[in-house]
Amino acid sequence: MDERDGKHQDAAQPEFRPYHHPAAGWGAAKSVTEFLVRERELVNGPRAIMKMNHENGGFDCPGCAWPDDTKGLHLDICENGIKHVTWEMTRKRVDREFFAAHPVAELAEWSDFDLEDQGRLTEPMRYDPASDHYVPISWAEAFALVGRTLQELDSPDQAAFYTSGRLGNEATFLYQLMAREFGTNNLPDCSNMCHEASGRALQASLGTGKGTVDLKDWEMTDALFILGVNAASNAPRMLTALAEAYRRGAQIVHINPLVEAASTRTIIPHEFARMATFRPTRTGTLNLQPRIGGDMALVRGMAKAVLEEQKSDPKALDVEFIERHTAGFAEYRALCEATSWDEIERQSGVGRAEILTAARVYCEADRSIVSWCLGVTQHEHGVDTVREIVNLLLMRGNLGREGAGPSPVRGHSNVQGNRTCGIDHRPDEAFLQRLAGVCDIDPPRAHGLDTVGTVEAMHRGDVKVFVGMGGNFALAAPDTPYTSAALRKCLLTVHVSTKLNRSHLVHGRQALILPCLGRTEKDHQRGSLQATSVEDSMSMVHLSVGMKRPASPHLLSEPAIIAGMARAALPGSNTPWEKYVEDYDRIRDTMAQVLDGFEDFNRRVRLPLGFRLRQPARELVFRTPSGRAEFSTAALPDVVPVAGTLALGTMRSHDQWNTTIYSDNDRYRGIKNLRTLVFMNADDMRDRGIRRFDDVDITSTARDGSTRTLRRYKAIPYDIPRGCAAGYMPEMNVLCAIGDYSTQSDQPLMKHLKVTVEASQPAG
Ligand SMILES: Nc1nc2c(c(=O)[nH]1)N[C@H]1C(S)=C(S)[C@@H](COP(=O)(O)OP(=O)(O)OC[C@H]3O[C@@H](n4cnc5c(=O)[nH]c(N)nc54)[C@H](O)[C@@H]3O)O[C@H]1N2
Ligand SMILES: Nc1nc2c(c(=O)[nH]1)N[C@H]1C(S)=C(S)[C@@H](COP(=O)(O)OP(=O)(O)OC[C@H]3O[C@@H](n4cnc5c(=O)[nH]c(N)nc54)[C@H](O)[C@@H]3O)O[C@H]1N2
Ligand SMILES: [Mo]
Repeated sequence: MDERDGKHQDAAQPEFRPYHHPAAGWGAAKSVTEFLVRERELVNGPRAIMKMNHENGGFDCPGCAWPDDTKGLHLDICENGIKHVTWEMTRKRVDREFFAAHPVAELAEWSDFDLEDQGRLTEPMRYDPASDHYVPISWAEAFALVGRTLQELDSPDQAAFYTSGRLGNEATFLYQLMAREFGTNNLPDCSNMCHEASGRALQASLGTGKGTVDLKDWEMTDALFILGVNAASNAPRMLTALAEAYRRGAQIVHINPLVEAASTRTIIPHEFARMATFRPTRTGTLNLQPRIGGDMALVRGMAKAVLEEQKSDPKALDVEFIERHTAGFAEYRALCEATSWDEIERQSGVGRAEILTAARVYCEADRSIVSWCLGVTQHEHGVDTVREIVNLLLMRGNLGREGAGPSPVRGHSNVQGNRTCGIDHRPDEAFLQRLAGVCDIDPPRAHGLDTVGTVEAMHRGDVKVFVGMGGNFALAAPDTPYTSAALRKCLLTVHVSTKLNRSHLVHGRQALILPCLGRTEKDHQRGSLQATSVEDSMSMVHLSVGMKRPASPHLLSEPAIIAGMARAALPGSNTPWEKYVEDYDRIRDTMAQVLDGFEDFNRRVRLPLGFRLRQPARELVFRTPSGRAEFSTAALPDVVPVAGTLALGTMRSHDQWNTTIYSDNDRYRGIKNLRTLVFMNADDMRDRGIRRFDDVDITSTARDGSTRTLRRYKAIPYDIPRGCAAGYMPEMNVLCAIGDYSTQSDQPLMKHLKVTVEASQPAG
């Protein structure tokens, strides 16, 4: 068991060779095969993949939140989805012998790759301080420990219940019910680091926290504007939509400091004939490279150009739409006119001519969709930027009709469903009232803690019990040493997980690892196979059914684990926890009464493609104070780096899933065997006397003036605007101070660290 993956450990020679092949295609096929071999899943992997994202039955791909093909495409798959599923289905196991052989102090020295690479967790384990080992514990004793510790707290607010966006809707509902019945809204989730800004902006502008378009709209639109998404790696099935859009003549504008693989051409993942004949399709028609944080100025520039265009072409603005459905246009118009082109060019880092070209594409399109991901949200002014995007859409009435609207790309496969089903540290009163009435509980009204708030509260000693439903909090959260110290101060840390990870080793005084079924696995309760539901990026709710024998007979489902903890923590509870777990239809019956849009849930979720949640803004119903879509009028922020400093964005490589690293390669960016790198503009390197592959130290300066340094990273010259740099999460979370979060969304500023880079001192 002690073997480490030699290939990974071998410190193979790092390589950087710009990649010129289309996205997906044979490179993807080769990479998948290598991965299946390593996980020893050559037989089961492909079999499972055939059952993924199927219209009837099958499980939902846990890889991302991109919607399933509406035409029931039989191989709606991608390289990274396959890797992600295979990762869960590996034959390797972490059993009690493993934990007996390795004390925690030893495991703490292992790489994150090696920890997860040991395979699936098989039974509940408790940390034993005397021996510094995790030792087996029965489920009953584990639940009793959680229950006892929670009951002994002075206040329910001394506990926090984290959700990573994997959790199915039914488990989500039970989880928030447990927390609120216990008495706290401390429900931090991965959205707090991801799309919190999108939710708040869309809520303020349109009265809904979600995008309004679906895949059919993508199929009908004339122009797509894609901001801050690395689609080929992180939402690869979007490549299909992009290629189809290109073939029917739609314009596709990519806005990203990096020219990512999806902005050029692709071989659609399921089109094997094209793979054989090597005929890529283009997936982009125009690339704009703003500086990091420059999107808001760029979008403002496009809006200004639309107004200028209107002088010669009155149809450039949809005056009727603006008058009937929106508020605040006059102010916004005045603001655009008052914003000079100089300022727009300087703040966006893009020249006027290029912005005008993008604006022309926008004006010539009858229907436009704007799509975005973390490149837009993980900034101080993420909310303002998303609102600016909505402003631009409203000007031409790109809302509430086919082929048009805002389309955020969500991250985790059910992160959107988590919010819909109650994971929200700032729940609204109407929801709480229904929850109280239907479930006969008295939920707390005070807002709870989000991710950053939870870390700070643990650090102060105000939160003493941390429960993580999935995820890898220790690495995903900012300021790694600070977050680790915070977790270590807890009385009890509980992680419901499928694989061993860093968060299990950065534990509280007492600690539990509770292993659960994965989404690919059969979940039998009282002899009958259960299904759980998920919601994708475009608000489709549908069922997911596992098809594989569980990794171990001792695993419990997430609903069962939540119910076990709840019964132990809430001895007087009237909630029928046991009955819920026996048959998830019963959970859905309760959800149907509490959640907006879930009427008749059990029947509708069994329709062939599930059902789409109603989107009031799509029907031009705006739950805003004015009852209209509201233009915003925020000033442009100053995002130009101070001389000598760079703006650094952290991001994912191609071969990683958040904190899970599959390999040290980043194929589309031409990187092999290297993660400790920083992508820089060649001129910025020259200014600093840094050459390709030189060792550099990266130092970030936080708002409070404190500094953090990563040493001996390799500098890579890259096609990125001057003043900008990029590198990989989660390693670079060391640079992100806990106090550096957006005042608009409370999101950590993971895409906008202020850093200096200099050559490392020679070793020795
Ligand atoms: N295979 C795989 N799939 C995933 C994930 C994964 O880790 N692996 N993670 C999932 C999750 S949870 C999420 S949230 C999504 C994340 O999906 P992405 O948002 O694509 O994630 P990142 O890798 O952080 O990439 C952000 C992109 O934003 C760009 N960017 C950085 N700064 C700026 C900026 O200021 N402006 C603009 N316009 N662009 C900028 C970067 O160049 C990069 O292309 O993917 C989901 N899908
Ligand atoms: N610097 C920086 N930091 C970031 C980001 C960034 O762009 N830059 N992105 C942020 C974003 S967008 C996100 S979403 C977060 C991600 O944060 P998290 O969601 O907390 O992290 P993951 O890496 O997705 O979690 C991986 C772990 O989930 C567990 N797991 C996998 N499948 C299951 C399952 O089915 N059930 C359960 N219970 N557990 C399971 C496994 O044990 C695995 O080790 O990271 C954030 N952190
Ligand atoms: Mo995310």
